[in-house]
Amino acid sequence: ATADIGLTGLAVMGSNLARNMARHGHTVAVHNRTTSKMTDFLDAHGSDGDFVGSESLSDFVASIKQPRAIIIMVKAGEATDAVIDELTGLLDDGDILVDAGNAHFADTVRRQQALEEHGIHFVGMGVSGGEEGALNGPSIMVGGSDHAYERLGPIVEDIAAQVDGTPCAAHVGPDGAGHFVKMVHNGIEYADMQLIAEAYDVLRSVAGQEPAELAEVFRRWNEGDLESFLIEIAADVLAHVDADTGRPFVDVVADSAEQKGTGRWTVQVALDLGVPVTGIAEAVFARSVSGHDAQREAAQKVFEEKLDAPEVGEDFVEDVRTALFAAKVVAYAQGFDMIVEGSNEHDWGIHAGEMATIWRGGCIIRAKFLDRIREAFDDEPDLTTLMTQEYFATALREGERGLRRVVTTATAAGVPVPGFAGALSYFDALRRDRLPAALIQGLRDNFGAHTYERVDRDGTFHTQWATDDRKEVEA
Ligand code: 2AM
Repeated sequence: ATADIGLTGLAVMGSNLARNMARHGHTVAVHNRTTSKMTDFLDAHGSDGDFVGSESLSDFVASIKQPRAIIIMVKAGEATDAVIDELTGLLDDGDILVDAGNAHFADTVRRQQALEEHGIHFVGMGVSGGEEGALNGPSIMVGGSDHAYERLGPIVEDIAAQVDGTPCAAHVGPDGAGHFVKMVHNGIEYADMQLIAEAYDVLRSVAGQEPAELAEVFRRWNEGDLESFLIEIAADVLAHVDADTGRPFVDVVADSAEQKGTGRWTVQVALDLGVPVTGIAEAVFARSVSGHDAQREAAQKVFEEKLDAPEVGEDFVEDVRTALFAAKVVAYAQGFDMIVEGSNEHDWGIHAGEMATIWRGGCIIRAKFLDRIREAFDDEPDLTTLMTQEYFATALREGERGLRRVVTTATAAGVPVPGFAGALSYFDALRRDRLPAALIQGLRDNFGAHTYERVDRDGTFHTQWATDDRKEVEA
């Protein structure tokens, strides 16, 4: 056995990960169910480094040094289970199986438990950065045992993106922790993209700026606090002109956003955990609304599009910028709340600041801003919410006026801004001394005797709503 690590599933992501490892000097055993894909891979990329190709799974397993580390990169779901089943019988105690696909963390927990009985260490590994990242340096979130990370860590940290000499890869925690954090990462990505899209819409529909001008606005924004991969590519997309029609590319793309499901998972899990990730939820629902064709068509037949755009001056652009940054702070604060809650719920011991560290490069939400999040958790590991930490509190104070103006202006003009409005409502809700949840508690006690607590006394109370004198009694 000569290979340092094995990889089965040589579609684009798998091929690129294998090439990345080989380019870093690791000998990689490669396998694919359809053998021709493996031989094609070696023909095309064999010169990238040292590969050992095998046609059968047993030869593949035999070619890897023990304890073996094998990355599975096949379609999430049944294919993953099928490959795990086939491999299980061929492995020895202490071997490590890595699922690098986009699995739901609950599946990862289930697989980990099942494989533990066979003495196999199962690792759920979140890989972010798409095909390009897989080849040139992704952000890697590794779940699983310490034993597994000891074996995998050096290779994974080698192939990950590096920022200021620090790899964008880490051992996140046991079993499902890696896939959980990858899921929340994707949820945050949804929220970030929704806010960027709303900023574009408001500037175009209210301030009347054309896509080419907006590309310049985003380019400028990318030189300040907002500096990030998503803002950079937003500028690229807005500047792009469709070759066939000569029209702005954004005007020829069908306006119905698709989703593969990780955003939806994030919201589903957040509901179970009871964490208000309103930014992610609004983003998932906004995509869903955009694809609600029948309802959109029906509404457009009955109601005219309301566009009484109020006059705005040059300063509006700056208001949108500060609003975007403030709303982004809220969305990220919520996402980090979810990571902390998930970690508490599952006893994962996730270090929130470390997640910001490994998202600084390689992944889709990479941004200068993540350095600040890392610093915030370094200063205060048990930070209750990012929103109150000095740097972010300043961003919120400076962005508050812009955020209110963007929400009121857009609302008056009939431009939907669920992301901005949701962020502002969350911010306002946290700051209020009294919330109308008090009335909700009253209603619940009235119709269902659900009881309530009081502001002035300990205990649980119920009001005798049905009686004439309606006394408060201890429940
Ligand atoms: P294939 O080339 O033989 O189809 C993406 O689809 C990758 O997952 C491909 O490498 C594909 O192999 C692999 N794959 C999908 N389903 C699989 C299964 N049930 N068993 C093994 N590999 C599978």
